[in-house]
Amino acid sequence: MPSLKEKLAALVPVKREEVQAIIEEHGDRRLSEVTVAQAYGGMRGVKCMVTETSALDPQEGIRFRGYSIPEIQKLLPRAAGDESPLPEGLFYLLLLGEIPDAAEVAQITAAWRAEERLPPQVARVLEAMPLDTHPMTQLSMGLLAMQPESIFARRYHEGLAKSEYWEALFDESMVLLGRLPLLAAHIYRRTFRGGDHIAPLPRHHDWAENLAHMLLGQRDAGFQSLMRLYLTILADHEGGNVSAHTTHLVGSALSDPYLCLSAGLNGLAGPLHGLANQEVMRWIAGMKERFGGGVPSREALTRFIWETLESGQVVPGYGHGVLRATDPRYIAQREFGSRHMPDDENFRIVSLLYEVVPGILQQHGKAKNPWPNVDAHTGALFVHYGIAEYDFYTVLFGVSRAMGVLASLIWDRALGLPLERPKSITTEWIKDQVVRA
Ligand code: CMX
Repeated sequence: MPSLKEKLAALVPVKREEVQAIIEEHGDRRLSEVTVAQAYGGMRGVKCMVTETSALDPQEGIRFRGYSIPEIQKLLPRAAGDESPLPEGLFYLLLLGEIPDAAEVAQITAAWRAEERLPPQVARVLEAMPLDTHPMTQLSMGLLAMQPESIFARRYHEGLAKSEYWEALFDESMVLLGRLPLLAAHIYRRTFRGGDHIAPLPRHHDWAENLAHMLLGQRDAGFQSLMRLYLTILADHEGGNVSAHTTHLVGSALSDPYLCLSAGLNGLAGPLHGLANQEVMRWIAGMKERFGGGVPSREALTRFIWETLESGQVVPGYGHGVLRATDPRYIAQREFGSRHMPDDENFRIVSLLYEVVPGILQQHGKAKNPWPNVDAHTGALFVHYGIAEYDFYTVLFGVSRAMGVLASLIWDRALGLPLERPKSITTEWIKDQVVRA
């Protein structure tokens, strides 16, 4: 059976030719206009970049290479006895645009697990940091500590030809994805479990199962299944979100994958993006404390939500820059919760929030999307299985997101996309050219 890299090598010239022909024949056609409000407003809706791996529809949510979340849940290979897809299969799909079979997925598991080693300086760099350093800061620093070993940086300095950049990026991404669960687990055990690290499982166990094991040391089938699902569905959300866009932008300067991913994850660590998953749980914990524990009444919950809004804060886990309906990643997590923990207290609170928050946000009248996003459900599921340290959740989001942004980075270089350099303007320019024109 040809390897993933061999299959990619066959596809790259075909796609390069296709893109070149599109640019030559249709290069001057318009994709988008940009209004003054969009220039000031975070470029919402401006179509000005190409990301091949996934596309986001405001109503339907994400499609990975054309496949919705329910479709990948059905079609991607699974571990024996589990209902969740294997994240390795999603990486294959993102790279090649095809659903893999079990053998093709096993090849990726074997390749990643063979790379399971942290260079010794990583632990030393992390040890130098106070224990209360946020886990996302540690993740970013851990990645940067590996950068001296970058395959891409070394080969670039040896004179790598432009047509071969993608190959070095592919090799590096496979190493990096093999190392990432080890780094995440190292950060978790160092920060929250007294440095009592857990050795990886033998190499025939899959990537997510091994991470689940290195985090908690137990072999809980429910937690393994959650980890497989979570790592699969958060991997990619088209190209304009902060973590994907940052990784792509930094990569356009030919920075190596460690530098790019670290930069992208620094964006994921913001409370309006991936950090919202920890904020949701902290907010729910504050609510429970306020009302003496348990599931608050609908009236108490309503009061608490209004207090949050009236004090000028956002309701974490709700709203989105693109989506205008409930996030299918939320729905997938909710369905998981309904099957595995219907009576769990936090699950019941998250369910009640789903009934109450959208109406309040609509009444409040500001948020364009009153529906829950991906981060609204995560904490309740993780707490159930014993990951009760909220600050760690975004690290797990980051492990998943790495698959999507690295797959995109490989395609950026395969297609020879250039240095990204949009034009900025000043308010003075707008006054001259628009207001007084
Ligand atoms: N609670 C309260 N107000 C909200 C809100 C929420 N959940 N979502 C949006 N708003 C407010 C905005 O703050 C903005 O207010 P101002 O006009 O005062 O600035 C107004 O509604 C319009 O915002 P929008 O166009 O609907 O939303 P944006 O595209 O600007 O922002 C997002 C999107 C996600 C940052 C925003 O909805 C938000 O802050 N949500 C809470 C944080 C969160 O859950 N983030 C995670 C998103 C998913 C992810 O990336 O991981």
